Amino acid sequence: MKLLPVDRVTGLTRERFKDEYLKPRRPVIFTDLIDPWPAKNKWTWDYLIENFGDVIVPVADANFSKAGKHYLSPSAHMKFGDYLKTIREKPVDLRIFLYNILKNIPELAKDIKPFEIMDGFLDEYPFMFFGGQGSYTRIHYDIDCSHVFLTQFMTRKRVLLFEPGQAKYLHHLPFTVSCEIDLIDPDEEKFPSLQYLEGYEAMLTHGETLFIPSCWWHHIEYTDAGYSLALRASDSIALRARGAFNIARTFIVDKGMNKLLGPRWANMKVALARANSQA
Ligand SMILES: O=C(O)CCC(=O)C(=O)O
Ligand SMILES: [Fe+2]
Repeated sequence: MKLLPVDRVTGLTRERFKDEYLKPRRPVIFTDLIDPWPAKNKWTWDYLIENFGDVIVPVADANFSKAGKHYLSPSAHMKFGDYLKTIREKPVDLRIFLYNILKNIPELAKDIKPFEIMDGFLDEYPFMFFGGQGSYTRIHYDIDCSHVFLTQFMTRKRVLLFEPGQAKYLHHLPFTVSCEIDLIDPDEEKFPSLQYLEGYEAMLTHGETLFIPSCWWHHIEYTDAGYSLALRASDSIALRARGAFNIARTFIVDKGMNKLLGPRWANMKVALARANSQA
């Protein structure tokens, strides 16, 4: 596996972003995109715990993406304050995934402002992600095919990124947006195709925003316990159509077959991924 660093830029204009990153589909880290947001200095652990600690949140563990009964569903509910105290205190594999703050804690949405770096932001979907130290989000690409602007708060987060064409080296599981290979343990002996895998690596810190181009694969490690906010943008009808198709395919085919066949469906996808992989 070969990893290049992601560019880190300050003061990027709309025009330069469009020419150098959006159009050619290249990731970039903005150091200052959220400088105008109250959230940048306001959303500390203590602020969230003190003001929204009683909100009940859906929490997921490692079973989130395993085949079977709990596939793609949260494993428990708990108080937001208790959750934040738990992950701040010790390394723990507990995540809050795709948490829509606009819907669940509308007061937080007031602390963020629309980005003007490109058009097409989907304002109704400000998603937050929380995780304990050592937890990670398995490699996937975002099912709706929008571009993602992932802003990190408080601590560090390591992100690996791969363009869509790298799917063959990752053992992409058909009918899904995920892969057989888990990059938390990139074992080249077991998966020789990893020798050819080429991508990018970023270590995000507080207040930085990573641009993940549409349909790019991403693997995310919580180097420290922390949280991020993902804002999404979809700037063309073609992108939206592809996203809608993907969503229908996953929820109808993949969820349906998983219900019907359970582990047998998971095994079939792995067999197809291996057959398609170019090792
Ligand atoms: O930060 C995470 O854990 C996942 C983020 C992600 O996958 C996304 O924003 O699309
Ligand atoms: Fe994602």
